[in-house]
Amino acid sequence: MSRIVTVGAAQLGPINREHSRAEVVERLLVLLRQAAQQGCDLVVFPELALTTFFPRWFVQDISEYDHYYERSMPNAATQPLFDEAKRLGIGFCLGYALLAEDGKRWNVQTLVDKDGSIVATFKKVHIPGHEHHEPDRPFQHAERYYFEPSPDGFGVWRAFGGLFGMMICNDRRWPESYREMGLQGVEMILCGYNTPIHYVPDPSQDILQGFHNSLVMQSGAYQNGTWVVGVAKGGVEEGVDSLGQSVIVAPSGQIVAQAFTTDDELIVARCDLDWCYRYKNTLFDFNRYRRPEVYQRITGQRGAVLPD
Ligand code: CDT
Repeated sequence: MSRIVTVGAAQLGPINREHSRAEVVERLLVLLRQAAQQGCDLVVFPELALTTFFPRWFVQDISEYDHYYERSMPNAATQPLFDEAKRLGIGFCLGYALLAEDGKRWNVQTLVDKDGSIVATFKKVHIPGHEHHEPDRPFQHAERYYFEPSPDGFGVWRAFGGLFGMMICNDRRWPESYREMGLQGVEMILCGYNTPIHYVPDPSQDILQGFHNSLVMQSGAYQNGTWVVGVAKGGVEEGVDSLGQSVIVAPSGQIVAQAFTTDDELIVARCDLDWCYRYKNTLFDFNRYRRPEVYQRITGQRGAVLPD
């Protein structure tokens, strides 16, 4: 038995502030066409794939940065991507900033089916960084100023003949993200990211960025018996070096494809969704082996409570 989804992880190199949406969409189209040539059913683009990673700068008046947010999806700038994907019969997942009609600001990923219809739009749950300007930093990571944390949590949707979930960047570091989707039977998780190499609060972690990136996605895949597709916007963007190393991880926890540049680069894997059941039906047979009755702290408290 096999259910193959051929997936492309379309890593992007830097997008600078002067790059227009039209220029970026042209780059996405190049990767989309490569993916179609390589037989992909689905191509995954990174977090904030239409703009530079603008939370590295702080503006007192947030509306000055409204131009970094989309008001709707698709829109005039991204319609060529939707049209070409539908013509090629290929689905895609796109990360971008959304300014909703009610004024709320979200960091989102939209999953689009092969016929051009929207499967779902996922909002980032774990918003890292800081809320206020921190002038002593070499660059800001003010995501908590620019985005609200999703109240919706992690959904799983039927698409591409399987069960698909999404998460965005920092979400991949939290085991709860994978487990929430694992408990809905997820078979493939799609995750875009922008990860600066320099972690200002603790630079001893800088050299470990690549290790931590694969560590969390490999363990999340294995412990939930799911494929995980992690896609970077990497390279030196506006002077800030960001991790590449986009990966496609099997339910065994093994990396089956990895980007070797920090630029626009497509990696592809033929993913058998039925391989998930080697793990879901054995070692990680949740129904048989999980003990939710003794996991109450996981949803009952936020921070650690130390013993007396
Ligand atoms: N985009 C994003 O979530 N980046 C964070 C950076 C670390 S927190 C400053 C990440 O988890 O990769």
